[in-house]
Amino acid sequence: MSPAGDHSPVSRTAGAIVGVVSVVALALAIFLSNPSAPTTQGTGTGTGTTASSVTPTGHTTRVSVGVDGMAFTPNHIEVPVGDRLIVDFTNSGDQRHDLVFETGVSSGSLAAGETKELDLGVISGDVEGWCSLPGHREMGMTLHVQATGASSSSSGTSASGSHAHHGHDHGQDAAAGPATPTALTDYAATIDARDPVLPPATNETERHYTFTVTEQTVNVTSSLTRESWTFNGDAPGPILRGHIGDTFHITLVNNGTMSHSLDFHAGLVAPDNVMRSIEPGQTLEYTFVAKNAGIWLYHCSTAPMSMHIANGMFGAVIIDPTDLDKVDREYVMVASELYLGADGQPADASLLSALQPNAMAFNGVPFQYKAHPIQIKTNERVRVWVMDAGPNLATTFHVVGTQFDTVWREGAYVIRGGGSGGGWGQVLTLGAAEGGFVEFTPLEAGHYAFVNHALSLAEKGQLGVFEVTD
Ligand SMILES: [Cu+2]
Repeated sequence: MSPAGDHSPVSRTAGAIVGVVSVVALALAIFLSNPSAPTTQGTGTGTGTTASSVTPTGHTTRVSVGVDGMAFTPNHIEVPVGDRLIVDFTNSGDQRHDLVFETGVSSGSLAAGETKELDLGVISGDVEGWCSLPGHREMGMTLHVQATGASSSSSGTSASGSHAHHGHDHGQDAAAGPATPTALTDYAATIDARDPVLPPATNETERHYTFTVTEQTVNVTSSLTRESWTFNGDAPGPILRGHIGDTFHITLVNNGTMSHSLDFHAGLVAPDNVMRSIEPGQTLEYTFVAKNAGIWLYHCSTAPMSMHIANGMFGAVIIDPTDLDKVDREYVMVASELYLGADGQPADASLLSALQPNAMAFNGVPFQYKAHPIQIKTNERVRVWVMDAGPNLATTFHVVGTQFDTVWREGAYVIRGGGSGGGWGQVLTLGAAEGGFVEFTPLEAGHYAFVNHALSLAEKGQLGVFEVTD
């Protein structure tokens, strides 16, 4: 601007360029003099905890680590400071696992029986390891590497400062976060409700089904997703229905990334073979004869079962009692809990362990029958089968504005056509994995909410509406 200062800005710019070049040259010189200086840590090279203050001993400690149930064996390793540590990790468990260290060194997911050598580099301080499959760390799959003979100063430069980082940071506040009742209901209104109608059992006595396991991301609200693990793409999985004496042949296909399995409560079989976990890509034949009536839970039985069920791996098999009364409408409601974590993640293991769901569902989706009421006519007789898939909490199933003249719970009529002395019922109470049905007849047109009468759970999504018209 000022003619008098014409060349001054130019010389200032030139000076700045010289300055930048000098800094780059200096940084380059430092890099060239010490190319191994850690510019990033924990990228899988095993050098993340190699503090410059530790003098390598030139000695290597080699340790074999296996798996027993949901624990590493050993789960504690002592290594002299300055030693290089190599872990020979064998997955000797009965399902897929991995072993990851806070430095970033990781085995990757290993099938049962597979082995991987992990080079942790020169040890300068304590290092934490764990299995990163959902819920496994919380079940106890941790491995502590203790650096022995460390001076008090060297521990300060190790990665041990992140000990307290234990996965409590992903869970949403049960009373806040994006999964509010309004957000859940608004989202449910944008999708089709799962058909709650239960068709009558067909007449074949040999029943064949394929259950294909997949893992995918599904929306919970318009802005929140979760990882869902399913049988045939939906949670609950298929609702099967048959008669006493029918034979069920299920082919389980694991198209997921981790081990999965099946446990049919409807069958009387030794668990050992049919309930075993199978690898991705494998199949399993599960056959049982339905000897007894009930609404029976099925679920994935791979540990931690709470995690596999919470992510969607559950359903029901209904074997009709031989003395069912005739009704006009028949529905099924499978109650379940959601432990929503960070966007796109499976169930939050801390909330799950604490039995603190932040959303609840009938037939998999919170508030879906509030957003899409179920249509009934006055004076129609209605039967609602209810299965509490859990994985943890009880359901007290109630229909506002009605009373139940018939309640069938876990194999027997509690009340049938009214109880003795004129007694009727108001709830069907079910613990985790219990099932039954209620029958009622709405006499007047109106909107009859059905809820888990543990009302804090209804307010998280176990609430729907029967819309009754004349
Ligand atoms: Cu599973």
